[in-house]
Amino acid sequence: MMTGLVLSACSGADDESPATSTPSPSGSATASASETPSGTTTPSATETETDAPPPEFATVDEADRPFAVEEVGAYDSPWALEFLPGTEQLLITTITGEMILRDLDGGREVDVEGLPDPVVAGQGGLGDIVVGPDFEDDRTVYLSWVEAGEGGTGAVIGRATLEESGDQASLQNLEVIWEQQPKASGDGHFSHRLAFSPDGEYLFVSSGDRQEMTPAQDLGSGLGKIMRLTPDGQPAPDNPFADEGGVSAEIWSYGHRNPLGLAFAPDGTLWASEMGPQGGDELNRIEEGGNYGWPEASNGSHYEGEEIPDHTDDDGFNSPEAWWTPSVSPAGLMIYDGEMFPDYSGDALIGALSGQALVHVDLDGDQAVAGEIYPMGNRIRDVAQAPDGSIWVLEDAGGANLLRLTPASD
Ligand SMILES: [Ca+2]
Ligand SMILES: [Ca+2]
Repeated sequence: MMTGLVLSACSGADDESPATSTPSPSGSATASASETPSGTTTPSATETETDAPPPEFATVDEADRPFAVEEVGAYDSPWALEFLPGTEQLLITTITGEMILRDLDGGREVDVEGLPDPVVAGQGGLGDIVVGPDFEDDRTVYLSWVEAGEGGTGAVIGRATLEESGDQASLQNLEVIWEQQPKASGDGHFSHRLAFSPDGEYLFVSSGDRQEMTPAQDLGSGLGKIMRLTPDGQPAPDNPFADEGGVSAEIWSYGHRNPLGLAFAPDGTLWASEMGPQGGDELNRIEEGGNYGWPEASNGSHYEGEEIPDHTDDDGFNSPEAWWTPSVSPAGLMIYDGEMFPDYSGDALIGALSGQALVHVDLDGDQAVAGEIYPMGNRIRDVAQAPDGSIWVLEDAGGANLLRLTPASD
């Protein structure tokens, strides 16, 4: 049966192309103007669209937003931001391979030296940056990027020490501690988002399906998974498939497509935002050993219009806790625990690429209710909480702004 579903994934059409999210009546195939590589099956003309009616969301006008927006910086193709505990600084990565250390007030910006030389193509390049669990003592940071090797390209995680002296900053003792396996052709769906568990014991990484789809269901492949590693990049002890050894021992959950957001709630729950195909974007609550269905179940459809069975309660897959059709293209994800925005306490905020919005999801323990969509006028790549509880939003692509959100005055 699966062979019928293995249509070519349009390369990057979901998250790296300019905004195309004209909401369409559910079921119409609008995205297939792009390439159909030769040799692939022609999509069936007998499209059977059974997508469930999508949830409806409140789109909030600018005048009614609960936050004021201040532009505090501008960067070329930024990908991630990370506040540095115990300092008044943050790090910003760009997909083209730069890292900037800046003061919160923007008074000083330093290009960090000693970076790896990533493969920059399509969705690949320099990726995420997170601090290690003991950053204030050891200045250890973890970053992800794309490298080339046998079989194509793949993400890696590196660990390094952030050193700073005068007006210079650099990564020292950079070592690769993990590789996405196997490497694959193409330049999409690396995912490579990083998150430490609140206790600092485990490093989680999202490993996208590299647009090959079916490996997401293969526990012998490292693609389409979320991995749980030790801070040294080794498979964490007692992972659900540890007995299988090899890459299987890294796997925490599977059946993922392109999870570009990964964050822990204060209660220890791990959440991941995942880009669906044509529709069916997801926010998933990540459980040990969970199978999230891709590519056998999705509330969206293939770009070519062929339907994928929707998630159901009894299909054996973990269903998304919140989902979006048409696509908003969720990227960076944060769970808010500051005091500046009490209404967001414990809730998820997600940057939307094609949706050009900030998306709020009301979280209450295991429950998630997709809430407001705040149009921002630009693709949003990442979002993070500053030490003062303000929300910092990083736009995408060239000429991207870094935005600081504070409560709107009445
Ligand atoms: Ca799913
Ligand atoms: Ca579907």
